[in-house]
Amino acid sequence: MSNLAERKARLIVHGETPYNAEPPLVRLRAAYLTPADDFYVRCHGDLPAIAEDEFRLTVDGAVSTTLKLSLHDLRSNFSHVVVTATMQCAGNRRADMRVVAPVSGDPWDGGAIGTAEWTGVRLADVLREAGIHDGADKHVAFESHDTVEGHPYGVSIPLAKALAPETLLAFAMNGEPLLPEHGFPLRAVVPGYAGVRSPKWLKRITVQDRPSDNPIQANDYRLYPPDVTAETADPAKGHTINTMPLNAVICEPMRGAELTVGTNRIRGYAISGDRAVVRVDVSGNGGRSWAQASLEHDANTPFAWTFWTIALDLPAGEHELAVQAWDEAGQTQPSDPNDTWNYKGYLNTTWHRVRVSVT
Ligand SMILES: Nc1nc2c(c(=O)[nH]1)N[C@H]1C(S)=C(S)[C@@H](COP(=O)(O)O)O[C@H]1N2
Ligand SMILES: [Mo]
Repeated sequence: MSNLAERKARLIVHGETPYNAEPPLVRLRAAYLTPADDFYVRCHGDLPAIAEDEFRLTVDGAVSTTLKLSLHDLRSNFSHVVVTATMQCAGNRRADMRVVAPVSGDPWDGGAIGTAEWTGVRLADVLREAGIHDGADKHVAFESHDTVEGHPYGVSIPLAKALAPETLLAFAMNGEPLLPEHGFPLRAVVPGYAGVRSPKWLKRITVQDRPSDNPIQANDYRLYPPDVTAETADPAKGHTINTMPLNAVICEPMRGAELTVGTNRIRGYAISGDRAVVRVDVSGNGGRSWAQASLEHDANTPFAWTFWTIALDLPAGEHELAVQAWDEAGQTQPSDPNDTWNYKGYLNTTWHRVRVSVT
């Protein structure tokens, strides 16, 4: 197995502390299941080192029995499930929002996303073992071992999503124990939601009446209109980003590629948090005309990305490739980053555009 330094060398590193990195897009498109070595890493604080035999998960709050579970307890007392799911940062494609105005945060290209086969136990099974108290508007709060600006990392999800069959406490990724940077020994995987709601290095799960008051949940990862600035942002008025929107990215060729006149293969991914991607259109002329790509779809993976391919005939010259996906509700993506710009640079879903020159 590789070590962290070797894995870092494979990625485009946006920051060392906290460690943030993404793979080049061509490598991301090479395999439907992203190898752990090529999987983007998003950290808010330190990288905690946790010894497997000292690990305990506490489950408490509005439950009948407080649980303290070792990794062995989790593995042996609950059924194992495998879910293929895409993890995606709410800041994926943020870099392209900078054409409008500066945004805060790391300048992610389209690689803050990856798909894995996650193995673990259902969060629902663990919560039922603890016995959830009745009550409608409940939330499941998570606390982790890493520290972010003096607080432990913490977020929450609505109880309904916590009880959904796809929501896991995962101990393995693509059949191997989690790597340290992906949350060893245990993380949540909340398919369809922004990556921020899938805490790594889990420590505590609390059932409660309100969302987590941790700053990450209470202040960060909110979507604001374009006129809101860092100075005027009021988290109470921001929309909490949970379910991820429809998006699509051209992975191949990459920006600035030099292509040859004739048929060229264009490939990429499309994704939607809770709807099926039904169509992907690709343009060779900046969106004036479109052709339909073929989808490589696996019907058994509703929470994972769709890979697409198209062969385009490109004449000599400078061209702007563009992509837009369509979902089962007939929704598609905005064309212009001005339409969705926000100072945090979240949820950039505008047409992904790639300039190439053809000779
Ligand atoms: N404990 C903890 N969990 C975390 C984070 C973190 O910084 N600390 N980052 C979150 C964010 S914003 C994302 S996008 C995903 C990234 O998961 P990955 O690094 O395994 O790709 O982890 C989430 N879980
Ligand atoms: Mo993220």
